Formats: sequence, C-alpha cells, structure tokens
Amino acid sequence: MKNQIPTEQAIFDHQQGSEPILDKTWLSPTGFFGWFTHVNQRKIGFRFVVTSLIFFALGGLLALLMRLQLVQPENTLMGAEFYHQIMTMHGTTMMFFFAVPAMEGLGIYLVPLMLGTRDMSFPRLNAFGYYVYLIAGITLYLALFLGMAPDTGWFSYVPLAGIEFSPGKGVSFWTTMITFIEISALTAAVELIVTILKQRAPGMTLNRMPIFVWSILVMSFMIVFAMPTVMVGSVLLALDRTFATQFFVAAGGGDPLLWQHLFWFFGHPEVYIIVVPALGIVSTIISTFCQREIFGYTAVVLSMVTIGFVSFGLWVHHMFTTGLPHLGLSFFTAASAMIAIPSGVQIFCWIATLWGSKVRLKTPMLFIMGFFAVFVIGGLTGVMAASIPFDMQAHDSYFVVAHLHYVLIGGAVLPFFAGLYYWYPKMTGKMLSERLGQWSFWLIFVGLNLTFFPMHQLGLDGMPRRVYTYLHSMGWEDINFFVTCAAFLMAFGFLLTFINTFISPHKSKSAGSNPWQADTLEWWAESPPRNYNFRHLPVVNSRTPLWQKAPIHKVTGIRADRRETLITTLLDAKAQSVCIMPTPTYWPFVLALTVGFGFLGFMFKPILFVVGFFLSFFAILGWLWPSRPWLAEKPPEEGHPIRGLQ
Ligand code: HEM
Ligand SMILES: [Cu+2]
Repeated sequence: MKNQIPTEQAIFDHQQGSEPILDKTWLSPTGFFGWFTHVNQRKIGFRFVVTSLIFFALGGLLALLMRLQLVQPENTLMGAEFYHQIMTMHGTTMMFFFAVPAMEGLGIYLVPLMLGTRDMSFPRLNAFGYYVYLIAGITLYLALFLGMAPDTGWFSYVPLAGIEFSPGKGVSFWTTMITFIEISALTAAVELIVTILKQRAPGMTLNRMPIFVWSILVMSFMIVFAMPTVMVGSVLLALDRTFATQFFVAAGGGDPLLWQHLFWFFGHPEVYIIVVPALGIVSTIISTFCQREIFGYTAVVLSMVTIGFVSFGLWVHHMFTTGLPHLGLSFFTAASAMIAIPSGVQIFCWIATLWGSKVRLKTPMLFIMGFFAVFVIGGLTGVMAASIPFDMQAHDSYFVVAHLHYVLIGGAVLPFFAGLYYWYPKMTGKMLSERLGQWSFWLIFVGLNLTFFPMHQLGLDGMPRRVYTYLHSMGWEDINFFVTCAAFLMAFGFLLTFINTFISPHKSKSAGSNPWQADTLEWWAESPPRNYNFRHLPVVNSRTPLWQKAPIHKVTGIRADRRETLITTLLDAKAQSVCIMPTPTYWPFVLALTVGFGFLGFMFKPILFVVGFFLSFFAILGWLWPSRPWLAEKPPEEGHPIRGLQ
C-alpha cells in the first residue's frame, strides 16, 4: 500500500534510524501551556506519582500536628473542631489522595513499558483522570485553609455526617470530592484493564505477563467493582443533605446502617486495592534482587486473584459492634480469617525465592524486608480484630489505629518506597543515593515501630480513637509523649527520601538502561524512556525476556510517522491489528474544569450543576471532534500493516 512507504524507509533503515521521525510523531508540546495538552502515559503516570507524594507529605504534616496536640494531656494547641478536621483530612488524604493514585500512577507509568507497547489505550481519558484528581485534591485543601474542611472522619458516618449534625459545607465538600476522585480511579482502571488485555507485546501470553502487571490488573478490576458503591453512597448522602431525601435518616424511613454497608463494601476492598499492587512490587523486586524467577508464579498470581475476590466478602468486620445478627457476623469472621491463606501462600513463595539465593541488600530490598516484618504484624492484629469478642473490646480504640497503620504502612507505604527507589533510575535516568536511602529506611523502620507499636498498648489501656485530648488521670501521658517523639523520627526518615529525590538528579551518575539487571521489558527501554517507549516493539517468548541469551526479536511494519501501536489477542497475544493513538489536546483539561464547575456549583446552587452539565457536553464535543486525517484513508485490510515478525 502506498502509505506504507515512509514507514519502510523509517523502520528498516537501521543506519539512519527511525528516532527522528518517531520523536517528531510522539512529541509532547513544551512550555507552560503545552503542559495542559499532554496525554503521553509516562508523563501522566509520573504526574500521578509526584502529586500523590505531595499529598503524602501533606497528610504526614497533618499527622504530626495531631501528634503534637496529643503529646500531653489536656493540651490546648488546638480545639476539638480543628483536630477533627485534620484527622479527617489525614485519613482522606492518605487513602484517597495518596495510596490509590500512587499505585495507579506506578501502573500507568510502568504497565505499557512492561507490556512492550507505546502508550495506554485511552491516553486522553488518562489525562482527564489526572486533572479530576488534581482538582479534587486542591479543592479539599482549599476548604481546609478556609476552615470548611469535613470533620466527620474518613468514613463519614451518618447521622453525624447528615445535615442535622453537620450543617456546614465540610461534608458536602467531602461527598463531592470523593465522587470526583472515584471518577479518576475508574478512568485509570478502565484504561489499565484494556491496555493489559489488548496491548501486550506479541508472544506475551497471559501466563508470561510480569507479576506486577497481574497485580495492576487485579487492582483495576477491584476498582471497577468497589468504587461505584462509595460513589452511590456519597451521592445519596449529598441528596439527603441538599434535597432532604431520607436515604440514611431513620426518622424518615431511611437506614443509617445502609451507609455503613455501602461505605465498607467499598472500604474493605479499598485496602486491598492498595495492597495488591504493593504485593506485585514485592514480587518484582525480590525476583530482581535474587536474580531468579519468582518461585511459584502461578500460585502467586492465583493468590492475588483470590485476595481480590475474597476481599469483597469481608466488609461487615468493620461493623461487628452495630448489633447485626450473630450468624451473619460469624460468616464474616471466617471470611476475614480466610484471607490469611492466599496472603500466606505469597509469603511462602517469597521465602522460597529468597532461600539459598544471594540477596543484594540495596535500598529497595531493605524496604521489602521492612514490609515483611511490618505487614505480618498488621496481619496478625487483623486476625485478632476479626474475632468478635476481641473486637467488641478493641473497637474504636487506639488498638485499631495501631493495626490499620501497620497494615497500610507495611502493606503500601514501604513497598511503594521500595518501588520508588527501584524505578527512579528508569524514570529519571539517575540513581538515588544509596547512603541516604539506607539512612532513610532505618529511620522510617525504627520510627514507625516506635510510633505505632505502643499504640496497641494505649488501645488496650482504653484510649479511644478520634479524641482530641484526654485527662491527666487516665495514665496515658507517657506513652503518648513517647509516640509523638517517635513520629517525628519517622517523619525525618521520610524527609531524607524526599531530599534524596531532589539532590540525586544533580549528583549521581547516570543509571544506564538496566542498572539492577532486571528481567522485565521496561528495562529494555532507555532511561528515561522516549515518548514512544521503544524504538521497535519487542516480541516476547518467555517470562523473563531480558534474562534470555537470545536477542529480543522486533515487530516491524509499525509506522513511525503517526502514533501507531500494536493490538494483540486477549489470551495468546497474537498480533491482531494496529491502533492509532490520539495526539495532544486541551480538551481533557477543559472537560475536567467544566465537570468540576458542575459538581462544586451544585454545593452552592443546584442549578449550577445543570450549567456544568451543558458546558461539559460542549467539552466532550470538542474532545471527540474528528480532526484525524487518516480517517479519510482507506482502512487497511484485516491484519495488513503487520508484516510479520522479524
Ligand atoms: C506518617 C506517619 C503517620 C502518622 C504519624 C499517623 C498518625 C495518625 C493519627 C494520630 C491518627 C488519628 C487517630 C485518631 O485520632 O483516631 C491517624 C488516623 C488515620 N490514619 Fe494515619 N498516620 C500516619 C500515616 C498514615 C498512612 C500512610 C495512612 C494510609 C495509607 C494512614 C491512614 C490513616 C487513617 C485511614 C486514619 C483514620 C482516620 C479516621 O479515623 O477518620 N495514616 N493517623
Ligand atoms: Cu476490612
């Protein structure tokens, strides 16, 4: 076909190289205004990661403020109202604005690279998801600065969150922005699923897919099933508050427990939405630092899938003290204990991989070791709390605060930081300082145990959670003082990593494309990768493509003069067709603004929702406006542009 000619020249001529053409085709506009048009997966993924780290720092600062207030009994640093605002903002930030977007960001950045493809399946939707996330985060923090932040906790229980007890705007901000952030999570999940199922390099059958990609696939399906319930819940709550519907109001025939069901049907899987990708990171790093394939690939993958399923059957363990019938409760105890089985399978596979291998104890691996210790303690106190008689005592006490931080810091923060140290060279082309990294790890590890372990004791001594102060006579002051000091120690550890990411690009040597001698395809690309990821798309014939002796085969026939990538079949990853990717555009940003206007306007004047709706309609029109010259071209015959594998 005639329009194939430039490609053949571009792709086959290895002397001249196709880079200049590819560079031009995949160019992202520069400058301030160019920034708003980017759709490239690496750019968006990187933004997700950086933005989520900023929210982590903000959430951490709020935590330190809380700890300052609790450092001594009857402290007057702040009042109850402000404490409850920053407590709510801390929980909300860490769960919604740090942990989930951080994992999604890593997925968005890495999955296309690991699959050997050029971009995500819906790049514009990807950009839209990012702006929606950003708008939601900025709005909530603005509300905090204006003294209008929500103060009903990260699970916003009714009737406290109803209009009667929370007449201000705080909870409305919360319901609206939660809906917003879930939109963002859903867009990311949908793209990740389609990319993983349809854009794998030829030959990458499902059972050759890197374990990290599996973990992101499980996470994405969980998002698709879990997030809508909290969105429905928050919309119903917003309706209750704005239009006096009575979904959750007992006096009007509604049911406050319905809120708890809706929230926790999302809330429990949420924890695993964060933890499953972390498990993927753990498997990846262990395999690289032991220089061997993960033991029991199939078992590891199946246990992640099992965790995904089972985690939807546990939500009532958050509601043991609400007076539900006993038979039902025992079912949820059994299910909660059951989740230890697939988690245990993974731990045994990791031990088997580590067994007898020469482990290189670099910073990423240290964080993984930290994960083992901390996550196992969190898991054990989880099994304790899943037993009803124990939970009746420990419920709403600092024991639970200790437990949830062991799970979340062990299960998400430590693996995420391991991933940061591991993939930073890929993302920036520079290594992070190993010395600062090790200092950072030890401070965090020691700090977090000194902070959170004593909280178990505080809980057993009867200190309730979500209190802004306590009396002298309770005997809690020594532990609280100690915990606050330790929290600052841990915060200093995190600060060292932040400093490391800022100074290393200027100081350290260049990383090269594969500094850790890893096996997955992202290390085949340059560091940092070009906008098109790979000059040639790879063909895969094993689980560890970079550890094979034979050179990697390359796909030919993909045009360099427009944004093309290969689509493959769902199970066997056989080349199927070529997909043309969209170019940079402002519309996702505009649409995020109009949607934001509609949702925020609704809080002040419901009619503004309608205005936002119409504005969004025009933004969508602009987004979809056909400006693609190739649409006029004759479509290639079935499978034509793929000219076989070289
Ligand atoms: C940086 C170290 C951290 C410190 C010092 C810290 C400290 C605290 C404190 C003092 C509370 C309030 C307990 C209460 O009054 O009931 C709290 C609650 C909470 N934290 Fe953290 N935290 C940290 C990190 C994290 C992380 C990384 C996550 C999640 C990924 C997280 C998630 C939560 C949640 C969900 C709550 C419950 C909020 C609520 O009750 O509504 N925290 N934390
Ligand atoms: Cu749970």
